[in-house]
Amino acid sequence: MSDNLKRAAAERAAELVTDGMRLGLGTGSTAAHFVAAIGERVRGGLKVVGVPTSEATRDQAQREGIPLSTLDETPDLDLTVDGADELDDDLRLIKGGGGALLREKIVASASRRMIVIADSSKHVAKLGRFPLPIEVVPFGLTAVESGIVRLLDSLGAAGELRLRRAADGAPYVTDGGHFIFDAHLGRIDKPNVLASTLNNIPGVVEHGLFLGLATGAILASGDGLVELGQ
Ligand code: ABF
Repeated sequence: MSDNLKRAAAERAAELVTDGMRLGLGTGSTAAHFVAAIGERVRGGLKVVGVPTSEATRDQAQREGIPLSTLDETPDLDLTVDGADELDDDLRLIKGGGGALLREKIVASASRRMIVIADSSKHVAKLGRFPLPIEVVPFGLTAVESGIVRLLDSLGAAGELRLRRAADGAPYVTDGGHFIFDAHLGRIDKPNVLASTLNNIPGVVEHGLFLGLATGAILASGDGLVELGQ
C-alpha cells in the first residue's frame, strides 16, 4: 500500500517535468519511483539532464538511461524532486534517514524549486519524532560527538552514532566518507535555532533540517494526492 502511495506521488511529480529541465534527482524509495518515471519518459523522448544526490541514485539513473551531469557542470537546477523523513505545514523537513543528506541539501540549494514527494504519514504537526541525522567528519569523532551530546543534553535529548550493522559495530559511512549521528529529539520547537547551533559545532558537516528549501510537496494518501506550495 505505502509503496503505491509513494509511486503515486512520484508519478505526479514526474508530470511537472518538461523538456530542457535540469533536474536534481533525490534519493530513497520514493525518489526511486520518480527516477523510474523520468527514465520511462526519457525513453519516450523527453530531453532532460539529471544531477543525482547519491551514488545509489546515480546507478539507478544510469540504468534508466537518464542523461546525467554533475553540479559542477550544471550548477543551476530547475527542479529537484526528493523524498523526506518528515515535513511540516511550512515545508520544513527532516531528511537523511537514508544517509544522503549532504548531497541532497547541496543539490536542493542549487535548485529553483524543490518538491518533496511522500506518503502522507510523513506530514507532521511538529518536526522531531524522526531522529535528526547529523553528518560528522570521522576526524576527532569523540570530541565532535561530545559537542553534539552537550547540545542534546541541554535539550533533554540523546543520540547515537549510526552503525552499518549492529553486529560488528562499524559506523555507517556516507557517500562523502563521513559518519552520521542520529539525534532523538522527540520534538523540535525551534528548528532555526537548532540548525544554526548544530552548524556551529566544529566537525559537524551538515544536518538533516532542510529549512526554506522545499517549495512544494506532493503527499499521497488513500484519499488521493494533496499538493502544497509549488
Ligand atoms: C531521502 O530518502 C532522504 O532524505 C530520506 O531520508 C529518505 C526518505 O526515504 P523513503 O522515500 O524511502 O521513505 O529522501
